[in-house]
Amino acid sequence: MARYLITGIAGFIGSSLAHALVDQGHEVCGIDNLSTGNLDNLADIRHAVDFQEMDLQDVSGVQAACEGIDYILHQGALASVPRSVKDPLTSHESNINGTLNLLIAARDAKVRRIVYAASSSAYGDQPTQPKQEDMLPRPLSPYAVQKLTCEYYIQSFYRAYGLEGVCLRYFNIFGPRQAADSPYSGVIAQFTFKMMAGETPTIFGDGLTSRDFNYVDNAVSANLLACLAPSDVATGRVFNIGTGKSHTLNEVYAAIAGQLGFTPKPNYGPPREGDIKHSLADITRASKELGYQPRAHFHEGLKKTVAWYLEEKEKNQTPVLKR
Ligand code: UD2
Repeated sequence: MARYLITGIAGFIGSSLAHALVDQGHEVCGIDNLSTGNLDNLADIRHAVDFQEMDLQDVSGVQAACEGIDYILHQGALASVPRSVKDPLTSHESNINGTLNLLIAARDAKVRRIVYAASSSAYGDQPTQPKQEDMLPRPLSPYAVQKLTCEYYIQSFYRAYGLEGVCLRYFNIFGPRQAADSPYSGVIAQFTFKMMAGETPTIFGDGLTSRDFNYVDNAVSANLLACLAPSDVATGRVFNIGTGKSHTLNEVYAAIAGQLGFTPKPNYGPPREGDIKHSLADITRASKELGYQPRAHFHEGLKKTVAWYLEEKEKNQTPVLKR
């Protein structure tokens, strides 16, 4: 049994990690400033989690939170490409200053390893598909720059101070508990939520934009593997966490509409600023070196996700869905 600190524990991926670790009998601590996270995501495991409401930029608070921790799963961030395009300073403060503060605290507390939620946005308009970790990053949005900068910080803290760090470049994670209540929510959550409300979603661009959509259980397993992988293969390194398959926005729309019996055709709008056209992961490195396998496939994951939103609506317990 180990002691984990999850940053952003009340968020979608953070809370999914917390459920998995509690199920495995680990000690789980978590911090979240609740700016985008929601404690309802932890409702059924709240008794088993040592939670503190805290911002990552709180120097003394984060120092105290790192004491006695074996592994940090660093999910806390102000996510979203369009949010960062609109307000780069606020997302910079949260994503870069917050991470640096956490790294200093983790170094001083002699945490065994930190696993970082990096982003496929780092590849930007790098034209080659699929994306491999050794490609030169070409970030397009402030969010992509921030996520990439933190990868470099993680690597430098390993080289300069010996703090073990692993960067997992997430490729469009989706699943239950993903917030659907803001224009900055992920596309699958937004499309599902809108169709359930009888509204027709808008596809930005021609609908042929594609993403390597990865069900959240796969990201959870990647984090657990990254904690336990031998130091010489994992630390100071970057791993793509995708599926190796991509789907267009038209396909995503049709799949969700099919599950919900929603018949209207999509609206189409101009492409979103800062967007990448295509994103597809080469997962060879993560498979070989971490033993990562994306066992949950897109359609199966989508089925579970849509079912979850429907259940939440049914229960009328809709904090995640409320707008
Ligand atoms: C980026 C990262 C992802 C993760 C995420 C965090 C890439 C390729 N991926 O996801 O790894 O870090 O940021 O926020 O950079 N869209 C519509 N209609 C809508 C909403 C979205 O068409 O109502 C489109 C959007 O323009 C984009 C696609 O759906 O082309 C996916 O958008 P998203 O916001 O779900 O995720 P994305 O790709 O920015």
